Amino acid sequence: MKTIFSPDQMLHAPRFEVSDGKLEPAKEIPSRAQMVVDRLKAVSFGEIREPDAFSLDPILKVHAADYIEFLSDFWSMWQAEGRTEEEAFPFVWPVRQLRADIVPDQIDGKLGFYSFDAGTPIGPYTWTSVRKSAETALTGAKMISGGEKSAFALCRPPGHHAHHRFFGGYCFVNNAAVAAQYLRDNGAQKVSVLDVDYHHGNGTQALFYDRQDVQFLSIHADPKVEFPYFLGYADEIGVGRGEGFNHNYPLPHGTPWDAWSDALNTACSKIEAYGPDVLVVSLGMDTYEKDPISQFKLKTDEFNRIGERLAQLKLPCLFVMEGGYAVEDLGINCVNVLTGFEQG
Ligand code: Q9C
Ligand code: ZN
Repeated sequence: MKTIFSPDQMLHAPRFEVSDGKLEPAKEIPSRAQMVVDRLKAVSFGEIREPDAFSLDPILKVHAADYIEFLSDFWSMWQAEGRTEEEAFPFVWPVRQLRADIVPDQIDGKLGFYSFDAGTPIGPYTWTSVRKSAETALTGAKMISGGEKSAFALCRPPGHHAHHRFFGGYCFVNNAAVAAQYLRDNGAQKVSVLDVDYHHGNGTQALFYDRQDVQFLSIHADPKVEFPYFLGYADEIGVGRGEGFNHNYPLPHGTPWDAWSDALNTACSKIEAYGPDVLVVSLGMDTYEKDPISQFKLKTDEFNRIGERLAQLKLPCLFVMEGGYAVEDLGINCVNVLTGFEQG
């Protein structure tokens, strides 16, 4: 299996994040990607190649044009307003009765309009990394469309929390959704997106919620007690033509492999029943027992079992990296999934 990655994806380097009611050291840091690259090389997993260049068109099939313009122009606007802080935090949002139909002119108003949390600062190189990360996913999708049986898009920043017109949860462009849409536009009639990150893939769900051509399935911590809190419940089954094509498997804090793999088996049987042409896996390693921000209990060797189970689906498969914050073991856990898939 080939890996796609650009070192430019490490330019986005947040220092802090707001989480759990306070300012903390950032968790979604460049060394995450480096640890995965190092492990791929250490075990000679396969070729690591740079992404191809793409126009913005495939990103604009998933995200609003004004949102992408906001992301790409943000840092020059920030500087033009005379701001000297090295990263920008949103802090006010158009919730419930407030006006969500007006984009403010002022930069802090725009930041709040185009986001849903304060855990996702924007810095001078964020857009550079975000665009490369999306192109990494697109290159993987292009390789699968061209006949490759599998590919690993080493995306960073991650994507699955990003919606059509707002960012959050360390995510700006929804890499998996952009890849799924590209696959639809290049020969695949039906695509399944399986999200195994510890957190619900709220952005991906929302982007395909009314569609039957993209099935979405997510195994994650119960949003009653975990980020992103406001989406990811079991009763969210899709709407309109998309009804029945969205499947959420919320699990309690402390979930170990046995219960987690039961959910994986259930999700896999739904994928088999749907019969997609291709599978996109939103691959988060934050289900790991030692993850610093998560509370599932998966062990290192159990990541191989995930890959083996996915291989049984016998589908072309694009892996798109999402979360995972136990940086020391991230490379091992990630490559274990890919190795399990190749050996399964
Ligand atoms: N104590 C991804 O894994 N912070 N994003 C939650 C909860 C935000 C995770 C803090 C977590 C975002 C891609
Ligand atoms: Zn996550």
